[in-house]
Amino acid sequence: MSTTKKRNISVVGPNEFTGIKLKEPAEYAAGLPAVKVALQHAFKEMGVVKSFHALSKMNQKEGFDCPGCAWPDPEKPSRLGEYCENGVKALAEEATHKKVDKDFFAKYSVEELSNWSDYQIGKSGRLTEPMVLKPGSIHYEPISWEDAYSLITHELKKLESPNEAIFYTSGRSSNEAAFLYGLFVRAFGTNNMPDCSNMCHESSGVALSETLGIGKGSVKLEDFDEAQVVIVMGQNPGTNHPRMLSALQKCKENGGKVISINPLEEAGLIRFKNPQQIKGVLSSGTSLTDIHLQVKINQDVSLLKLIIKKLAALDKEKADVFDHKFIKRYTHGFTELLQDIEQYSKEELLELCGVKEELIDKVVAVLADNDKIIICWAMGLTQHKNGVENIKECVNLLLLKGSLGKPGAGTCPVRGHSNVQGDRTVGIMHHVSPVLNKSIENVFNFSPPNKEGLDTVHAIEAMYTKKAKVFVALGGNFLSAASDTKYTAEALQNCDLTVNISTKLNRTHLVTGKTALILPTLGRSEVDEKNGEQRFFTVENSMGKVHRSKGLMKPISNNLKSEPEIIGGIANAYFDTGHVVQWKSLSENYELIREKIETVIKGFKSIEHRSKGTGFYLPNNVRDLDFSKLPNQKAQFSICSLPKHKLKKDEFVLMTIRSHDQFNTTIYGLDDRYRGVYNERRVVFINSEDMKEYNIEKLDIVNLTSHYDNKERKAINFLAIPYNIPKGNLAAYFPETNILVPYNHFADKSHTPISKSIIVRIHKV
Ligand SMILES: Nc1nc2c(c(=O)[nH]1)N[C@H]1C(S)=C(S)[C@@H](COP(=O)(O)OP(=O)(O)OC[C@H]3O[C@@H](n4cnc5c(=O)[nH]c(N)nc54)[C@H](O)[C@@H]3O)O[C@H]1N2
Ligand SMILES: Nc1nc2c(c(=O)[nH]1)N[C@H]1C(S)=C(S)[C@@H](COP(=O)(O)OP(=O)(O)OC[C@H]3O[C@@H](n4cnc5c(=O)[nH]c(N)nc54)[C@H](O)[C@@H]3O)O[C@H]1N2
Ligand SMILES: [Mo]
Repeated sequence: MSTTKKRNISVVGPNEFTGIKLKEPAEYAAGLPAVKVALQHAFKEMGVVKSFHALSKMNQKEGFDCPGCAWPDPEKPSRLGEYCENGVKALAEEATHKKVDKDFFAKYSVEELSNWSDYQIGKSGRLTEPMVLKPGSIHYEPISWEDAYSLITHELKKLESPNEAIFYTSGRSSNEAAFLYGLFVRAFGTNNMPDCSNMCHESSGVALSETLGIGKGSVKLEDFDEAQVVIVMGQNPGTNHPRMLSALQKCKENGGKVISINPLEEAGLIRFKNPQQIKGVLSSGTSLTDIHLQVKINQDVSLLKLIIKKLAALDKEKADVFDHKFIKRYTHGFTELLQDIEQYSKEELLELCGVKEELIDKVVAVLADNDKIIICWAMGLTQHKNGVENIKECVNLLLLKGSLGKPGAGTCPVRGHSNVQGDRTVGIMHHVSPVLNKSIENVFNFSPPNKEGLDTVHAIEAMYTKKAKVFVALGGNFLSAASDTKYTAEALQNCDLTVNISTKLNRTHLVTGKTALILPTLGRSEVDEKNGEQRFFTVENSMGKVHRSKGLMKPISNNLKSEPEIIGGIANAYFDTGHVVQWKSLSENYELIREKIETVIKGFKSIEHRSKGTGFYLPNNVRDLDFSKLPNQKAQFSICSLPKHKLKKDEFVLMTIRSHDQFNTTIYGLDDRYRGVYNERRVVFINSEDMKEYNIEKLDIVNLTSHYDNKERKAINFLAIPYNIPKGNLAAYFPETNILVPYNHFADKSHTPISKSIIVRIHKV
């Protein structure tokens, strides 16, 4: 290979401001503004006719699953449409008529594109043909599918061990694609399968598996109708799971109470005007949150301990606050939990969590009297050093109240990507599952590797230290999603080959290995046809229900392939017919893949169920109150320690959150309507008393630095916004602030980066 010049790539993009406008934070979510904004996005990207056509099929039985979040569809979809503002934005982003083709890449070099913002990069359009970036070159050029597969084969065969390759997965892939990918990676010989879950709900998976025996939630959508109390913790459903607001609305209409626990009073949790109901749009809407506990960042354990302590005191008096029958029959560790609670004083816990005692007492009163309790949570709990313990403390509360395995109660980790849960179910994981390996061996006649693979943070480290040399991504935007942007960039740039199977251009296509490939794939809204027959695939929603999804739009280019076909193409080229699996034919026939999934993965039902399109629930031991796989055959109480943040005088705790106009690293627009910030993403939300103390005025420009392991990391140019956030806490958007998150600081056990509790300093410029 020739000696190659290093490309001059900007790994974080521009830091300039875009022209901020501020308004008051919104007082309700959805309503007419949501409908208006949604349609504006759709019309702009897809045109009017295509927009209405597509929207009439989204989340309907004969249509396609929304490419946004994983919130389930109701059994009877609304005739006014079963989608939300941000689902429409997700669709518009995918179904845009703009194209990124060979002319685009001839015009713009990767060096030039890397100076565009993520917003500009994303808006340039859909990828339409396979492209290669050759060593030393700064322009992508077209390559045939066959040549692309040979190039991958060549690089994979050069490796000294299969463990020198990394195979990442984002959560939008179908069950069929993910299953085939996992099968290929294992046949190739490694378990290096990091996935976006590692940065997302891994803490939930670990905590729930250890306490309840399954890494998924236990509630179904219908449970919200019956719940007496829904606690929403560390989650911003108004923006990230808007259709969940309809479920909360129903709960309220049936007399239930909603408690939110969040350092921010998110607009989506205050009041909701349901755009699927005429009265919802015209009236003042439904008030959602009954009690808001403004906890300090990462002090949920202190708060929950105090709630449990107060409930325990009441239970001593009345003996019917906890469900003692349930505790005795189904749980282990109750006495130890009560003993542990004793050692903390009320004053200490109050001080740590920062919540007013009278509000906590209100919550305690509600919890004392009710036992149909659902706890919902998302990234506000998982992305901390003690992410796993945050969730275990929630499980403690549910176990005390017997709020599991009955209607209207249970655990509800609200998933991110639309099929992130399904990908895991069908085998995307870096862990070794002896059961899965045995099953694959029986069905496919080869032995999968039994060495633990690398998760996201360790994959980055392996690439950085040149222990891994090939990086393949099935979707996602690894560079911008992962922590420590500069370190991750160097890691990717150290690779010999980086391959991205993607729908849209993103920064990971620009920050690459010596050679890079872009393999463009069909979006889930597009028709997927083979020999004149239309194929469908399946996905699993946040509540463990598997259902089908069938695209209906004309593909943006006729040079796209489906994800299973691309994986089959790579596998076929690599094994060159010398393997027991018939990769090509398997990858083209999704029915056949589904048959294999059925035989390998427990709980997948027969074709009969699938073809009817109504879907089926996967097995869930918590729903059946079966804890036989756990120690003592019981659900486990856990003793969790208090999170410790020894802050120096000028240090803050920063949470990196999503604005209303983004899907992870895809930036739909520059507005965060509910928080009152328009046309700007480079902002930091700060308490006004802190501003006074540090002599910072509204809209002053500040820089943020973090100082882990004696290394300064710096993110520059943020506008200070006074906001209702606890003192000592800050909030800013990701991915702009990922540069501050040290790659080697992550949650115990789950290894999820600490994206919600980064210790930083703020510097006025
Ligand atoms: N439109 C849209 N939809 C999405 C996404 C998107 O980017 N855009 N992303 C998808 C994905 S992959 C995911 S994982 C989900 C993410 O969904 P969320 O988890 O709702 O997303 P975040 O913006 O990270 O919000 C975290 C929330 O937790 C709060 N929080 C932060 N730290 C703490 C804490 O220590 N304690 C408590 N109690 N609260 C805290 C924040 O104030 C914020 O309200 O959404 C999915 N859906
Ligand atoms: N600081 C900070 N960092 C975070 C988080 C945070 O809260 N704070 N959240 C974390 C979380 S929860 C997650 S899940 C990760 C997200 O990490 P990723 O899943 O890696 O990132 P996304 O931005 O969702 O990926 C978007 C890209 O996916 C591709 N894509 C979209 N649809 C499809 C499809 O159907 N098929 C294929 N093959 N490709 C497609 C497009 O090319 C698009 O550019 O980020 C994590 N990073
Ligand atoms: Mo996520």
